[in-house]
Amino acid sequence: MALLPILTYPDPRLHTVAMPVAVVDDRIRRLIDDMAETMYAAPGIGLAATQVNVHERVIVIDITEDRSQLLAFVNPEIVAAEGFEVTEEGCLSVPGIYDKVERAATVKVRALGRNGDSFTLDADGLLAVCIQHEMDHLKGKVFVEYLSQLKQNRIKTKLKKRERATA
Ligand code: GNR
Ligand code: NI
Repeated sequence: MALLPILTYPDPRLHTVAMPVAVVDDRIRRLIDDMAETMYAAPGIGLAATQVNVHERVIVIDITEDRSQLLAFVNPEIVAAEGFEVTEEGCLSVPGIYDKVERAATVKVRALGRNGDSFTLDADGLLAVCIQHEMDHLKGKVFVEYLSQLKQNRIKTKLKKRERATA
């Protein structure tokens, strides 16, 4: 297992569109394991491969308090979505920034698991939010892009300044 470095907004690599995974093999299982370790260490409740500069459709999520329910999604697709809900979101690639985003309240997602088996999952609440947040990463979209241009510019300035301070 290995900790992977997480890209920070506004890194242009965060806008890469991820490719579908052709085969769920040992390489993908190793990626899932490394992403899980990285997510737990951060700590975060989800991580998309895009954030660790791997541009393949893989996400991991664990929204439990005791970090006991790891979910891995390969080639996830939202097959149904209902309702709307606004939630305060954060992102490991946009450290220290939190703001409200509107998303579907419930989603049905279909994906492959770590053994290549297809499954579907009905999600609501924080899990539904997290699935949509991670799937946006795979499309090259970061949650701050839902905010006003003024807020996006302020966030860019703040994070670039902070990067200079820690370099
Ligand atoms: O750790 C995370 N917390 C979070 C809180 C509210 C909505 C979404 C998230 S996802 C985030 C981890 C992350 O950046 N995943 O891409
Ligand atoms: Ni994120």
